[in-house]
Amino acid sequence: MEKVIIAVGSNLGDRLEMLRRAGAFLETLSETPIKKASIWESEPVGAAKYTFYNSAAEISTSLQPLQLLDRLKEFEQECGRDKNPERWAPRLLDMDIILYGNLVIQNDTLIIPHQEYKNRRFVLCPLQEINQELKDPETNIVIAEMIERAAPLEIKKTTLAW
Ligand code: PH2
Ligand code: MG
Ligand code: MG
Repeated sequence: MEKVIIAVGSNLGDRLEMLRRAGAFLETLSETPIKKASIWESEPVGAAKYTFYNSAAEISTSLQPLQLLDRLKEFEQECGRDKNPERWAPRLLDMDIILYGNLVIQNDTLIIPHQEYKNRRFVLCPLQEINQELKDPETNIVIAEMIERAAPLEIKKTTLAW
C-alpha cells in the first residue's frame, strides 16, 4: 500500500459538485480515510480559460500506478468529461497523479512525479496543507521552497467543503 497524492481541478459546470463527486470517489478508492486539502480558486494557467477550483487529496492504495490512472480516467468520463479533449479545453473534472510514495517513473503513458507540479501553485498550495514536510522525491526540495520558486499565480483559499 502506498500513499498517493491526487490533484483535482474543475473549470466547467458546477465546479464544487464536481470536486465533491471526486472526493466521494477517492474515498471509495482509498484503503484508509483520505486527507483532503481546502478548495483553492485559481486563475487559469497556460492556454486554459475560466477560473478553476483546485484541491488535492492523499489516498492509500495498493493499486499499481497504471491501474490507478485507469480508474481515475474512467471516473473523469463517468462525470461527463470528453473522451479526447483538446489540451486546454475546459474540463468538468481533471484528476492527476502527482506523487506515488517516493516512486519516480517515466513511460509513454505516465510520468511520476507529475511533470509540471513543481511550478504550479494550484497544486503546491493544497499539497502543503496535506503535508508540510513533503519533499520532492527527485530533488529533495521541501514544499515551502517549491512554492517560493514556482511561477506567480493568482490563487486564493476558499472555505468551501468537498
Ligand atoms: N489545469 C490545466 C491547465 N491550467 N490552471 C489552473 N489554475 N488549474 C488547473 O487545474 C489547470 C490549469 C491542465 O490540466
Ligand atoms: Mg489530467
Ligand atoms: Mg491536469
